[in-house]
Amino acid sequence: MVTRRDFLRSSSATLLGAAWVSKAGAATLPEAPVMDSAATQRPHLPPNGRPYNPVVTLNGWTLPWRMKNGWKEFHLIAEPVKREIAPGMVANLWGYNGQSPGPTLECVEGDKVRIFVSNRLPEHTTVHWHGVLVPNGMDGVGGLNQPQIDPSKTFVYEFEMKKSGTFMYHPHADEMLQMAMGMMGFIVVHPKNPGFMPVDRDFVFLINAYDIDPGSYTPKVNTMLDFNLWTWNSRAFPGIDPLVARLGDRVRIRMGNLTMTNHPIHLHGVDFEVTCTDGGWVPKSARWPEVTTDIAVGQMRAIEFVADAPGDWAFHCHKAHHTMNAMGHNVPTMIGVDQRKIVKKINQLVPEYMTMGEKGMADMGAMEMPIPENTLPMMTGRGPYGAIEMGGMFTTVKVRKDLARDDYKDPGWYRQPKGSAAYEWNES
Ligand SMILES: [Cu+2]
Repeated sequence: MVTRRDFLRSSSATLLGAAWVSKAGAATLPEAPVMDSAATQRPHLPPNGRPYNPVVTLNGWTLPWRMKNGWKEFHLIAEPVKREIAPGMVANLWGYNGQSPGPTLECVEGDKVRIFVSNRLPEHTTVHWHGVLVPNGMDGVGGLNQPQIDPSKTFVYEFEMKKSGTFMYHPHADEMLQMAMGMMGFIVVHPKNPGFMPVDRDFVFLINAYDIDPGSYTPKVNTMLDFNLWTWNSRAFPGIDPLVARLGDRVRIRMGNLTMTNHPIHLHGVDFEVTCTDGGWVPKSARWPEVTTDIAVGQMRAIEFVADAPGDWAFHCHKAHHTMNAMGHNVPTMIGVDQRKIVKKINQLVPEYMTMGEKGMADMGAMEMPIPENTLPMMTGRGPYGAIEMGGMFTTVKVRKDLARDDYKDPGWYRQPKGSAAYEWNES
């Protein structure tokens, strides 16, 4: 939930940097709400300004703003945060306003926005507004478009949202480290005309990745490709909330990739179309049906579909290593290897040692293996039929009839109609 616990501290800290605050904003900084939970928050209905249908940020939230003389004012605080990646694991990350990713910024095409960025990190930072068309001096590349924002300073970004769409924000300062630490967030600019491409449910999340050794808390920031925690909005399965939809709803899911590799995102149970990229909306005549869309590094893709099939539908990255958590990547292949003799020998030294992987690795999804503290099992999660054997970038889209329009609560497991599930064949 949003708290004010840090507000006084933040305003005194940020006023130290007031030399850089423009005259319009210098008198009072907008409040900087803080989130202390990793749970999906309810959509933030706009209390003022132009009307729109708000998005739902998966395991995240939307940053409240204040209106001042026709400007929509937001206050982002760049700071170290603790983020629960999934129950049983917390990471020391950097983020904004209490969480990583930072809060989603929502506004409307034509809005004039003023974004205060206060730096509480131990090093300088900036914010780049990926995909938003801004004046050159507002583009946020440290050293190129502006001086760096030093620790304890506040900078102000001011621009008009010229087009609707889906964009991202992230530092353009010590970028490899700051993004490896979790500094990123989403920007949704709603169309001025609320009748333009309306949907019933509109979800957003960032695709990100970390390299956190089993038993440790802080990402290794120099990793180039070999990440071991594949996350959506800095959450790994089974920590990612389900995306809940009402039967018949038109659903949009906006996904931005800020990892170092591509992710073919696959949804079961429906056909979808890509309807928006970071560059803008895709006209109907240019779309084609898909069940998987590859999202390259630095890209955003919004998909849309009609939730016309009730059930619990898997929704995941199709790279099988990206639906695993840490622990599994350096395990030797043991399929077909008779481990009995070696296990006997090891058991004399380590009595609780278990053999693993002789017939495959599925045992690991079902067993409670002893693992280091603050570490997620490689594959985990339980469903109505037993172990789901997934991790990382996996969750479900849960489609139900008779949900209220604004009900996003997990409805539990789907009850399949009798006789509609795969069954064991018995010869008799
Ligand atoms: Cu992936």
